[in-house]
Amino acid sequence: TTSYLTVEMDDNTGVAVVTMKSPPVNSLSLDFLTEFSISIEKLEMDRKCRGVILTSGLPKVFSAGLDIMEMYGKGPEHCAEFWRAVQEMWLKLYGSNMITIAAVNGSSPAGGCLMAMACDYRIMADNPKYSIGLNETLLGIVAPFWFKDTMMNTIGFRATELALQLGLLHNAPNALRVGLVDELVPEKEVLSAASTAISKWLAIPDHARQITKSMMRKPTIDRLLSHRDQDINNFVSFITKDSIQKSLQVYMERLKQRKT
Ligand code: CO8
Repeated sequence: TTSYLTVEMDDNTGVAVVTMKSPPVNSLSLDFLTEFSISIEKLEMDRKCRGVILTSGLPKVFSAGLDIMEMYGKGPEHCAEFWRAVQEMWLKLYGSNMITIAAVNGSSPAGGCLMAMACDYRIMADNPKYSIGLNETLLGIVAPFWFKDTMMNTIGFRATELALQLGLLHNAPNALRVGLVDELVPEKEVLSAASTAISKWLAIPDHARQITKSMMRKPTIDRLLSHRDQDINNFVSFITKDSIQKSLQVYMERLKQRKT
């Protein structure tokens, strides 16, 4: 079986580096998401693991977000299974007891931005060519309520209202300005800066930090947990509409034409 990521655990620090490696752009396919959630679950169970640094092993892209091919031309059963896997990834990451740091070493649209926002702290490469944001409306689709909640919890109501309606992809400097990322560092230093940042978090007693994190995030997590099946049904009926399928097709064609 192919592997979409690597996990390197440092037993001295208790920090695992999870490196996403699904060429060409780390899009979140069903198989990718399944492996991702299992990997996070395993680290969660590992008493030696206190923190995770999430990064990309590919040049220029952290993650291109959900794999559009999983949502295009697929039947309702497949769409439902895929959406449950997307939910699971977010529940695992947003609800993790571990310290989670996103080392955003490339562009991170849509689901990629969701992944980064689900972490405790974000460090991005200071390359203005890289962008991050929830651009769903540009695809003619609507970010689900828990994407919106996650962004509101990160950058506040007004910035989210603007970003979501306009489908804003912020370049790295703007992402720092709106608080979508916490730090910009030179591209080559993203991982080392993540190690430096996590040491500050490791100095806090786990128990106090975990309870505090849960206090902040549990209401948002519970909102999805209590509407999980309804959220899947919404996704399936929305994404299988002819008009939405048409929008996705147009978007994919534009993406491919952009090539020079
Ligand atoms: N899914 C599938 N394939 C993709 C995706 C994707 N998300 N992104 C890129 N690809 C493909 C491209 O089509 C291209 O394929 P090919 O080689 O066959 O032409 C290949 O990957 C490489 O892409 P690029 O040439 O564009 O690579 P670049 O390095 O130039 O750019 C980017 C990388 C910036 C990541 C760029 O590819 C991009 O902007 N991609 C689109 C990202 C995007 O818009 N993702 C949104 C996905 S939707 C989502 O995540 C949340 C949906 C919530 C659903 C709610 C519904 C109710």
